[in-house]
Amino acid sequence: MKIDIVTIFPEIAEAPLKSSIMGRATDAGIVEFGFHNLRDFTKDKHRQVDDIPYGGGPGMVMKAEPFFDAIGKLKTDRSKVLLMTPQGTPFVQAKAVEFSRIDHLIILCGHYEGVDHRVVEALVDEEISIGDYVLTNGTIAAAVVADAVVRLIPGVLGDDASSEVESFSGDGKRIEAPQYTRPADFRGMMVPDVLLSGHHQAIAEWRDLRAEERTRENRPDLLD
Ligand code: JFE
Repeated sequence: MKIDIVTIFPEIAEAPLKSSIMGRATDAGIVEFGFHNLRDFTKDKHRQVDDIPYGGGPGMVMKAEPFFDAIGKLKTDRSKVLLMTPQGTPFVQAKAVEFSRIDHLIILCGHYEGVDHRVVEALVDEEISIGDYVLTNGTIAAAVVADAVVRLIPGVLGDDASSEVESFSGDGKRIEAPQYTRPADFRGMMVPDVLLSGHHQAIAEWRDLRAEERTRENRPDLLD
Protein backbone atom coordinates (compact mmCIF):
# COMPACT_ATOMS: atom_id res chain seq x y z
CA MET A 1 0.00 0.00 0.00
CA LYS A 2 1.11 3.56 -0.70
CA ILE A 3 -0.04 6.53 1.41
CA ASP A 4 0.77 10.04 0.19
CA ILE A 5 0.21 12.92 2.63
CA VAL A 6 0.02 16.46 1.25
CA THR A 7 0.49 19.22 3.84
CA ILE A 8 2.38 22.44 4.54
CA PHE A 9 3.87 20.65 7.61
CA PRO A 10 5.21 17.30 6.31
CA GLU A 11 7.52 16.98 9.35
CA ILE A 12 4.47 16.76 11.65
CA ALA A 13 3.23 13.64 9.85
CA GLU A 14 6.70 12.16 9.34
CA ALA A 15 7.67 11.80 13.00
CA PRO A 16 4.90 9.38 14.09
CA LEU A 17 4.82 7.47 10.79
CA LYS A 18 8.58 6.86 10.66
CA SER A 19 8.71 5.55 14.26
CA SER A 20 7.87 2.29 15.97
CA ILE A 21 5.46 -0.07 14.21
CA MET A 22 4.83 2.29 11.26
CA GLY A 23 8.60 2.57 10.69
CA ARG A 24 8.96 -1.21 10.79
CA ALA A 25 6.07 -1.66 8.32
CA THR A 26 7.86 0.77 5.99
CA ASP A 27 11.22 -1.01 6.38
CA ALA A 28 9.49 -4.34 5.65
CA GLY A 29 8.09 -2.91 2.39
CA ILE A 30 4.47 -3.41 3.49
CA VAL A 31 3.67 0.29 3.22
CA GLU A 32 5.33 3.23 1.51
CA PHE A 33 4.68 6.72 2.86
CA GLY A 34 5.13 9.85 0.76
CA PHE A 35 5.32 13.19 2.59
CA HIS A 36 4.72 16.14 0.27
CA ASN A 37 5.07 19.82 1.03
CA LEU A 38 2.12 21.67 -0.52
CA ARG A 39 4.39 24.71 -1.00
CA ASP A 40 6.42 22.68 -3.52
CA PHE A 41 3.31 22.84 -5.75
CA THR A 42 3.14 26.65 -5.80
CA LYS A 43 4.50 28.71 -8.71
CA ASP A 44 4.87 32.21 -7.22
CA LYS A 45 8.00 33.44 -5.53
CA HIS A 46 6.33 33.70 -2.11
CA ARG A 47 5.06 30.07 -2.34
CA GLN A 48 1.64 31.27 -1.20
CA VAL A 49 -0.85 28.52 -0.27
CA ASP A 50 -3.62 30.67 1.25
CA ASP A 51 -5.69 33.76 0.44
CA ILE A 52 -8.59 35.79 1.85
CA PRO A 53 -12.11 34.32 1.67
CA TYR A 54 -14.59 35.49 -0.99
CA GLY A 55 -17.60 37.08 0.74
CA GLY A 56 -15.44 38.29 3.61
CA GLY A 57 -15.00 36.87 7.08
CA PRO A 58 -12.10 36.08 9.37
CA GLY A 59 -9.10 33.94 8.57
CA MET A 60 -7.60 32.56 5.41
CA VAL A 61 -8.61 29.83 2.94
CA MET A 62 -6.27 27.36 1.24
CA LYS A 63 -5.90 28.08 -2.48
CA ALA A 64 -7.12 25.45 -4.98
CA GLU A 65 -4.22 25.39 -7.45
CA PRO A 66 -1.47 23.81 -5.29
CA PHE A 67 -3.85 20.94 -4.40
CA PHE A 68 -4.79 20.46 -8.08
CA ASP A 69 -1.11 20.33 -9.05
CA ALA A 70 -0.27 17.92 -6.19
CA ILE A 71 -3.11 15.57 -7.21
CA GLY A 72 -2.08 15.94 -10.87
CA LYS A 73 1.33 14.57 -9.96
CA LEU A 74 0.31 11.89 -7.40
CA LYS A 75 -3.04 10.44 -8.53
CA THR A 76 -3.33 7.20 -10.49
CA ASP A 77 -6.44 5.16 -11.42
CA ARG A 78 -6.04 3.17 -8.17
CA SER A 79 -5.97 6.21 -5.84
CA LYS A 80 -8.53 7.25 -3.25
CA VAL A 81 -8.30 10.90 -2.21
CA LEU A 82 -9.22 11.88 1.36
CA LEU A 83 -9.46 15.38 2.82
CA MET A 84 -9.09 15.85 6.57
CA THR A 85 -11.67 18.31 7.90
CA PRO A 86 -13.82 18.74 11.03
CA GLN A 87 -16.80 18.81 8.61
CA GLY A 88 -16.08 15.28 7.31
CA THR A 89 -17.75 11.93 7.96
CA PRO A 90 -16.55 10.37 11.21
CA PHE A 91 -13.48 8.13 11.01
CA VAL A 92 -14.38 4.89 12.80
CA GLN A 93 -12.79 1.42 12.87
CA ALA A 94 -15.00 0.20 9.99
CA LYS A 95 -13.57 3.04 7.84
CA ALA A 96 -10.03 2.01 8.81
CA VAL A 97 -10.81 -1.55 7.67
CA GLU A 98 -12.25 -0.25 4.37
CA PHE A 99 -9.22 1.99 3.69
CA SER A 100 -6.76 -0.82 4.59
CA ARG A 101 -7.95 -2.68 1.44
CA ILE A 102 -7.09 0.24 -0.87
CA ASP A 103 -3.87 0.27 -2.92
CA HIS A 104 -3.16 3.99 -2.82
CA LEU A 105 -4.45 6.63 -0.39
CA ILE A 106 -3.76 10.33 -0.92
CA ILE A 107 -4.54 12.36 2.20
CA LEU A 108 -4.92 16.13 1.75
CA CYS A 109 -4.44 18.30 4.84
CA GLY A 110 -5.78 21.80 5.12
CA HIS A 111 -4.66 24.57 7.43
CA TYR A 112 -6.13 27.96 8.39
CA GLU A 113 -9.97 28.00 8.24
CA GLY A 114 -10.33 25.45 5.46
CA VAL A 115 -9.85 24.70 1.78
CA ASP A 116 -11.32 26.24 -1.41
CA HIS A 117 -14.42 24.12 -2.01
CA ARG A 118 -13.48 23.43 -5.65
CA VAL A 119 -10.82 21.08 -4.21
CA VAL A 120 -13.58 19.12 -2.43
CA GLU A 121 -15.83 19.05 -5.49
CA ALA A 122 -13.24 18.12 -8.12
CA LEU A 123 -10.53 16.13 -6.32
CA VAL A 124 -11.78 14.61 -3.07
CA ASP A 125 -13.46 11.19 -2.79
CA GLU A 126 -14.21 11.46 0.95
CA GLU A 127 -14.04 14.23 3.56
CA ILE A 128 -12.97 12.66 6.88
CA SER A 129 -13.11 13.90 10.49
CA ILE A 130 -11.26 12.07 13.28
CA GLY A 131 -13.62 13.43 15.95
CA ASP A 132 -15.79 16.28 17.16
CA TYR A 133 -13.08 18.73 18.21
CA VAL A 134 -11.14 21.30 16.20
CA LEU A 135 -7.43 20.85 15.54
CA THR A 136 -5.22 23.64 14.17
CA ASN A 137 -4.68 21.73 10.91
CA GLY A 138 -5.29 18.38 9.26
CA THR A 139 -1.79 16.90 9.49
CA ILE A 140 -2.08 15.22 12.88
CA ALA A 141 -5.49 13.88 11.81
CA ALA A 142 -3.91 12.42 8.64
CA ALA A 143 -1.26 10.65 10.75
CA VAL A 144 -4.03 9.22 12.96
CA VAL A 145 -5.86 7.83 9.91
CA ALA A 146 -2.65 6.42 8.39
CA ASP A 147 -1.68 4.68 11.67
CA ALA A 148 -5.14 3.15 12.17
CA VAL A 149 -5.18 1.90 8.56
CA VAL A 150 -1.63 0.53 8.32
CA ARG A 151 -1.81 -1.52 11.54
CA LEU A 152 -4.64 -3.51 9.89
CA ILE A 153 -2.53 -4.62 6.90
CA PRO A 154 -1.50 -8.28 7.27
CA GLY A 155 2.07 -8.60 8.59
CA VAL A 156 2.21 -5.22 10.33
CA LEU A 157 1.22 -6.51 13.78
CA GLY A 158 2.35 -9.81 15.29
CA ASP A 159 -0.09 -12.74 14.90
CA ASP A 160 -0.99 -12.38 18.59
CA ALA A 161 -2.18 -8.80 18.27
CA SER A 162 -3.98 -9.42 14.96
CA SER A 163 -6.90 -11.33 16.52
CA GLU A 164 -7.47 -8.34 18.80
CA VAL A 165 -8.15 -6.25 15.67
CA GLU A 166 -11.69 -7.70 15.47
CA SER A 167 -12.83 -6.52 18.89
CA PHE A 168 -13.67 -2.94 17.96
CA SER A 169 -14.92 -3.50 14.40
CA GLY A 170 -17.81 -5.96 14.71
CA ASP A 171 -21.28 -5.42 16.12
CA GLY A 172 -21.15 -6.16 19.88
CA LYS A 173 -18.63 -3.37 20.53
CA ARG A 174 -17.57 -3.03 24.13
CA ILE A 175 -14.65 -1.93 26.26
CA GLU A 176 -12.25 -4.71 27.19
CA ALA A 177 -11.80 -5.98 30.74
CA PRO A 178 -9.00 -4.40 32.83
CA GLN A 179 -5.51 -5.90 32.43
CA TYR A 180 -2.72 -6.45 34.96
CA THR A 181 0.89 -7.61 34.84
CA ARG A 182 3.51 -8.43 37.48
CA PRO A 183 3.90 -7.89 40.37
CA ALA A 184 0.68 -9.26 41.91
CA ASP A 185 1.15 -6.84 44.82
CA PHE A 186 2.21 -3.36 43.66
CA ARG A 187 2.50 -1.01 46.66
CA GLY A 188 -0.41 -2.79 48.32
CA MET A 189 -2.62 -2.65 45.23
CA MET A 190 -3.52 -6.24 44.47
CA VAL A 191 -4.26 -7.97 41.18
CA PRO A 192 -7.75 -9.57 41.46
CA ASP A 193 -7.39 -13.11 42.89
CA VAL A 194 -9.37 -14.69 40.07
CA LEU A 195 -6.66 -13.76 37.53
CA LEU A 196 -4.08 -15.69 39.57
CA SER A 197 -6.38 -18.71 40.07
CA GLY A 198 -5.65 -20.52 36.79
CA HIS A 199 -9.42 -21.18 36.60
CA HIS A 200 -10.06 -20.32 32.92
CA GLN A 201 -13.84 -20.47 33.12
CA ALA A 202 -13.90 -18.14 36.17
CA ILE A 203 -11.45 -15.75 34.47
CA ALA A 204 -13.62 -15.61 31.33
CA GLU A 205 -16.74 -14.88 33.42
CA TRP A 206 -14.93 -12.18 35.47
CA ARG A 207 -13.65 -10.51 32.28
CA ASP A 208 -17.12 -10.57 30.73
CA LEU A 209 -18.66 -8.95 33.83
CA ARG A 210 -15.95 -6.28 34.14
CA ALA A 211 -16.09 -5.51 30.37
CA GLU A 212 -19.85 -4.97 30.67
CA GLU A 213 -19.41 -2.75 33.77
CA ARG A 214 -16.66 -0.67 32.20
CA THR A 215 -18.64 -0.22 28.99
CA ARG A 216 -21.66 1.00 30.98
CA GLU A 217 -19.41 3.43 32.90
CA ASN A 218 -17.15 4.78 30.09
CA ARG A 219 -19.08 4.14 26.85
CA PRO A 220 -22.84 3.81 27.56
CA ASP A 221 -23.38 4.84 23.90
CA LEU A 222 -22.09 1.38 22.85
CA LEU A 223 -24.83 -0.47 24.78
CA ASP A 224 -28.34 -0.74 23.32
C1 JFE B 1 -8.07 21.40 9.13
C2 JFE B 1 -9.94 24.75 11.39
C3 JFE B 1 -11.60 26.31 12.16
C4 JFE B 1 -10.85 24.22 10.50
C5 JFE B 1 -12.51 23.73 8.33
C6 JFE B 1 -7.64 22.50 8.38
N1 JFE B 1 -11.39 15.96 13.33
C7 JFE B 1 -10.78 17.13 13.02
N2 JFE B 1 -10.68 18.13 13.87
N3 JFE B 1 -10.05 19.15 13.29
C8 JFE B 1 -9.73 18.80 12.05
C9 JFE B 1 -10.18 17.51 11.85
C10 JFE B 1 -9.09 19.68 11.07
C11 JFE B 1 -8.68 19.17 9.82
C12 JFE B 1 -8.18 20.03 8.85
C13 JFE B 1 -8.46 21.89 10.39
C14 JFE B 1 -8.96 21.05 11.38
N4 JFE B 1 -8.27 23.25 10.38
C15 JFE B 1 -8.55 24.17 11.45
C16 JFE B 1 -10.32 25.77 12.23
C17 JFE B 1 -12.51 25.79 11.26
C18 JFE B 1 -12.14 24.75 10.43
O1 JFE B 1 -13.05 24.22 9.53
C19 JFE B 1 -7.76 23.62 9.17
